[in-house]
Amino acid sequence: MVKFIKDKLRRPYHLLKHNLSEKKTLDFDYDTLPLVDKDVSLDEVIARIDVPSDTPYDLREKLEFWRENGYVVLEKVLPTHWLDLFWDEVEDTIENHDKHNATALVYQFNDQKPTPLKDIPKELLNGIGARINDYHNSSIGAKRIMTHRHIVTFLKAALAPELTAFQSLVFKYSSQQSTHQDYPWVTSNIASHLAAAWIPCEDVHADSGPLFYYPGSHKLPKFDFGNSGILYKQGRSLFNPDQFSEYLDKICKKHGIEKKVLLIKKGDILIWHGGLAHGGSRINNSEMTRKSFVCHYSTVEAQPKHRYEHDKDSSEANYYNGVTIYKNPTNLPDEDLVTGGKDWVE
Ligand SMILES: O=C(O)CCC(=O)C(=O)O
Ligand SMILES: [Fe+2]
Repeated sequence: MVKFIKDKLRRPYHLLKHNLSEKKTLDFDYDTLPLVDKDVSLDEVIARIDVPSDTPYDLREKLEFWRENGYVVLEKVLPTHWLDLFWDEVEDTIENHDKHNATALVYQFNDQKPTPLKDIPKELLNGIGARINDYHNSSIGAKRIMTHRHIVTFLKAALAPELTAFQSLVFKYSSQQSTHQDYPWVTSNIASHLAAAWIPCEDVHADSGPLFYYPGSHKLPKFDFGNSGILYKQGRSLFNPDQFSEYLDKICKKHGIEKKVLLIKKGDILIWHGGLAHGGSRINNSEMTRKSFVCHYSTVEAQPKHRYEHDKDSSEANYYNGVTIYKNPTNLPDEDLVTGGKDWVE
């Protein structure tokens, strides 16, 4: 009985304490910020990077834009036939899902509990609301795409030379996810060491539910989840993801930031800062796919092992273009199961 009362009172008590406490502006810790987010010259940032001679964009220009806006679009950086081959693999994996232990989340089927592909009906994996987790662990081609040199050059400058590609999602349709920033969920030991690449596997159509984002929102004051600071902790945070979303829409409006919609083509990519507010638009035409591969990156300093590695200090890893990709310790048999990518040529 006493425990019941305590449990019932815990939340109102913490909420009251939170509301009475002096409000501070929360932010990432300055000392551990990626160099580009500090008050240093871009010369210093670029000096740490080897820029391949065939880089199809001006790195300095992109970094200037990144600092101001919290995202960049890199045009025509990926071989489009790789993206076709990659999507063929995804389709084949769904068709033969009974052979795959990689997991997926499907809205209103398993929701927040990642479930092996082999335990999810094929029709659901092919439908709206499905996302395949960490497909890069299963596919060599996915690893090659996520570490393509034109992506890596930019990310080395935006995060640090020692990178890890550590989480990915495959979507056939828009996620229709409300506004959010990624750092409260996609966590590492250093919250600011986070960036993501949004890689379309087809040209994006306006009615398919394009990605949307708020330019410059990475510089706005951070949401206070209450009890858990800027990170979201289930069962501990006083505020929930819906309140976070409302806060972001409101503060972006207050600062006069207009929502932008991403209509890019296969071969182009968007890279966003871990602090950029973004989401997936509503699907206007449910026949329309929006095939995409979303990859999250951090630094080896912040993410020294696989996020599911609990008992050891390190994880086995693969290295692609100098980027560390940890093997998933909970699913080693599926690592590199889909091998086609090893023969891809540009
Ligand atoms: O592609 C989308 O609709 C949103 C994806 C996203 O926000 C994420 O993976 O962090
Ligand atoms: Fe996101």
